[in-house]
This record gives sequence, C-alpha cells and structure tokens, in this order.
Amino acid sequence: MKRYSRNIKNYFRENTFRTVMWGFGVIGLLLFMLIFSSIFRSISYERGIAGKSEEKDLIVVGFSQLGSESVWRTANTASVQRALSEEEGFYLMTSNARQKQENQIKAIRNFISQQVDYIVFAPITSEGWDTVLKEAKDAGIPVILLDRTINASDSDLYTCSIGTDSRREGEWAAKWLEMHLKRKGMQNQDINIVVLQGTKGASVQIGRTIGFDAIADKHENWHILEQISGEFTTAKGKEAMSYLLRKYDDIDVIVSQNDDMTFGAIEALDEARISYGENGTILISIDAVYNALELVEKGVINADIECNPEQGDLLKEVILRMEAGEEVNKRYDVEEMIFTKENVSQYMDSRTY
Ligand code: GYE
Repeated sequence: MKRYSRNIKNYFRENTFRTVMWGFGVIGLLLFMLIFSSIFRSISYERGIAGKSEEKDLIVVGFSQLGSESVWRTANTASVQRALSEEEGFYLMTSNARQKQENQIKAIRNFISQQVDYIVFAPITSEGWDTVLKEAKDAGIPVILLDRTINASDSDLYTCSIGTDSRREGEWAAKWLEMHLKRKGMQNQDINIVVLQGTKGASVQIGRTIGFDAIADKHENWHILEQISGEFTTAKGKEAMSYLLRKYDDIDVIVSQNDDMTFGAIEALDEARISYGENGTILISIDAVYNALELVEKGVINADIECNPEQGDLLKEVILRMEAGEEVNKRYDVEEMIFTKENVSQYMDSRTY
C-alpha cells in the first residue's frame, strides 16, 4: 500500500514536472514567435517605406488631414494627393484625423518615428501643437502647415504655412453686404444678422469672424443677433439654423462660414417655409464649391466668397524648393474671388469640386 502510494506520488510528481516543463516550452516558443514576428513586421514595414522611396528616390511626405467634414475638405485632400503623386516623385502617406486633435498628434508622432522627409498637416484648431512640433524639430523633420494655421509659442516650430486668408474672406463677406444694401437703398435700415460659424477654435473660424466683425462694427444699424457653431457640416448647420429660426423671427441676413452649413441652413429655411436668396433672407456663404455655385447662379445664395482648396501644387512647389536648398517664404496665400449671379456662369465649367 505504501509502495503503491509512493509510486502514485512519484508518478504525479514526475508528470507535473513534465507538464510544467512542457508549458514553459510552449509559452517560450509562443513568446519567441511573437517577438520575432513583430520585429520582422516593423523592419519590413520600415523597409517598405524607406526601401520604396530610396529605390525610386522618392520624397517621403506624411500628411495629416483633419477630417472629411465638407466638400471643400475632400477637394483639398484630392489636390494634395494629385500633386504629391509617385509620378511626381513623392511617396505620400495620408492620415485622416476625423476631427480629433489627438489623432493628428498621433499621426504626426507616427510620421516622426517613420522618419519621413516632410510632415504636412491641416491643424483642426489653432492651439496645442507646441509639444509635438518640438518633437518634429528635434527629429530634424521640417513641418509645413496646410489650409489652417496655428498659434505656436515659437514660429520656428514650423517651416511655413500655405492656405487661404480667412480674415479677408470674412471681410469680403461684410463688404459684399455693404455694397448690396447700398445698391438696394437699404444702407440705413436696421439689419439683423446671424452667423453660422465653423469649428470653434479653428484658425479659419477665428479669422472669418474677426474679418466680418471688424466691418460690421462700423455699422450701427447692423445687429449681429447671434453667432453659433455649425461645425462646418450640413447636419450641424441645419440644426443651428433651425434653432436660430425658432429663436428669432426677424433675421435679414445669414452669414455661413462654409457651403456645407449653408446647404443645411437652406434645409432648415425650407422646413420653416421662409424664403431666402434674391427673394428673401440674404444668404452669404464661403467656399464656393460647385453645388453652391449652382445655387448662386439660381439666385438662391446671394454671394459666395471663394476659399480655394486647390493647395497641392503650391505645396509641391514649396517642397521642391526646400529640396533644392532654396529659401521659402513663411506664408503662402492661394488666390480667391467673390461669386455672385452676375459673374458665376463663366466659372462653372472649370469647377471640378
Ligand atoms: O471652409 C470648410 C472646411 O479650413 C478653410 O474647413 C477650411 C474650411 C472650409 O471644412 O469647408
């Protein structure tokens, strides 16, 4: 009995020992495979980028786009992708931040760790970029701001910025209104205005607001009832406009800081059965995408201030200059104009977005 139980104990002891050893072996093997495969993956991934660019001598650019909230944005992304194509000598990595600054910061860090040649980004808002830009600077990677601008503690944190003059866009919206009211003999009447603003804290929202307000302030009879964010989207623009229409019944002018919000405002006006454009509430928009220009042509939108998304070619030119070791400007503005029913038709055919 004793011998028997000792045998059983030995049996178990040996078996437990064997099982444990096997366990360690299997776990060890799995760990080894895991580590090896991830090292291998990251090496081959980096080789993929570096190898590809070196092989063809391509310029590697990491582009963090802020999102895809508007027709304008889609055109802006397409413009960059067209200009920085492989045929043009570029290896472009585009990352969509879906309206979140933290995603943009992550994307920029990712570009830094991949040691791209240039980082380009369209900053969602103007604050909060210092830390990540210092990291890019320490890594020796030049940064170019596209479309929107930032408030940096030191402007040396980026090489240059390319975009539109949002303050001027706001001013043009107000100047067109001045001219329109004068033409209609309404320059001395009380004028109630509401403003649909873009993403709060975005440089373009700030610039367009400052530009419009600066001129509105000169007119005692212009009353800005409310400025409210529609976040540059049709859905939010509609929501904001519906709210304003419930609150005020005497709106004379709607200024919308982009076309997508204007489309939303139009839906809200239709639902409230309020007329607009040539026959009612004055509608001023910004961007001038094709669908909005069609509405300008029909007299539905009174004026559309162009904001030009075609910034890819200028970006390419700036990068090529830097590649050649030439000095570049700190700021590049793309050209823009104002569209009204009088001039819009001649521009429709060439509008691709
Ligand atoms: O007006 C709007 C977009 O930053 C200038 O952002 C850009 C603006 C543009 O979503 O449509």
